[in-house]
Amino acid sequence: MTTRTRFTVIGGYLGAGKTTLMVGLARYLKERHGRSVAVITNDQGHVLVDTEFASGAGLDVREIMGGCFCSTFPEFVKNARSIVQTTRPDVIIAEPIGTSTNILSSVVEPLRAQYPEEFDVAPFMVVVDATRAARLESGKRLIPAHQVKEAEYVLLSKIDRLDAGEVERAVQAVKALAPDARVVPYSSRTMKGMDDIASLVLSGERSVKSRPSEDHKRFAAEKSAMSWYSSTSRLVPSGRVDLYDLATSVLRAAADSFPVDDLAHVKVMVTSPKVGAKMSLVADSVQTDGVRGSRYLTEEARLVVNARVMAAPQKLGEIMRAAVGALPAKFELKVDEVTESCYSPRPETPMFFTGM
Ligand SMILES: Nc1nc2c(ncn2[C@@H]2O[C@H](COP(=O)(O)OP(=O)(O)OP(=O)(O)O)[C@@H](O)[C@H]2O)c(=O)[nH]1
Ligand SMILES: [Mg+2]
Repeated sequence: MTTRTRFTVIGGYLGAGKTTLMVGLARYLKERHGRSVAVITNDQGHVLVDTEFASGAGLDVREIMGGCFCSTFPEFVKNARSIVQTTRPDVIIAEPIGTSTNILSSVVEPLRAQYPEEFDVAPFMVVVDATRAARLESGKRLIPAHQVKEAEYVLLSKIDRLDAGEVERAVQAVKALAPDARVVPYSSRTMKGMDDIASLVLSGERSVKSRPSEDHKRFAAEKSAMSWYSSTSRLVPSGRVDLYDLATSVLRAAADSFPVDDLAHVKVMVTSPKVGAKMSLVADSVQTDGVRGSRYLTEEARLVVNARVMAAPQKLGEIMRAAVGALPAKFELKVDEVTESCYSPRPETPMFFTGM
């Protein structure tokens, strides 16, 4: 007899906190409940900081590149099956691209309808950055508001940065858009609320919500305004390099070049056998997401940069390329073996479309 694998899709906008939650939740479920988690990442570009971060945390990770789960559904299911066959985790968590739309109708619903023998699909969870929840009401951006409307649970992240009144206002902003969704405030930093999320993932509660797809054309302008830059480079230090200063220098180049509201998410990761550091810029907020080993780099390392910015690809490419290219002038190191991709993705073609 085959046992079904618990399957959780965690959506939400760029920079909301999905990957941090997946990795934190995986650790929490292992330490507190003895359960194992594998993850599926999904993004544009040829190399993903998220994948490296999750595999660096010891998780079995599969990545689906270059298109949303909705347009690569068979590959998505193939990856999930391959995870089941290789590591047999208790839970699989999938993170769709931050600009994904119609995930409930194009991914969660088909998964629960077509593979009921294999996957026990948890309610669709959408992470919302509580520090930015007020913006949901402005109606300026369609995608984040649409994602919230699809949610069965809204996981309100980063509450460590807010007081109780601000958290309550964020909850109300979410409820105004999705009165049927349950809201779970939490922090990946303090772990407040993490037990509620872990209990939900481990519960027998199933995804049941149905919502017709919204016309993809509605979101086309917002998606095509965004560009994805990814690069990898080899760093060869000739002295001692401060990893914080290095990562900050790349993030600052982006912050100085684009309006705050256009900076969806810029990630910088440096890894070597001895050290690892990851930093993120979301709008005007810079955060360090974990350091392994020393703050200083003295040996050869790999630099990965992922930037998602509302800008033309050519401009984003020029600025990020210059930011990496400027490193040898600022630090005692050489940069070589650069690989790069930068583009604005073409519109998605979902396989399952329950039109509206
Ligand atoms: N203070 C605080 N920061 C958080 C929390 N959750 C995530 N972050 C930070 O928010 C930034 C973005 O987090 P990610 O987990 O990479 O966001 P994401 O949703 O996966 O972003 P994309 O992959 O670009 O869609 C990182 O700097 C995280 O450290 C939280 O609960 N509290
Ligand atoms: Mg992520």
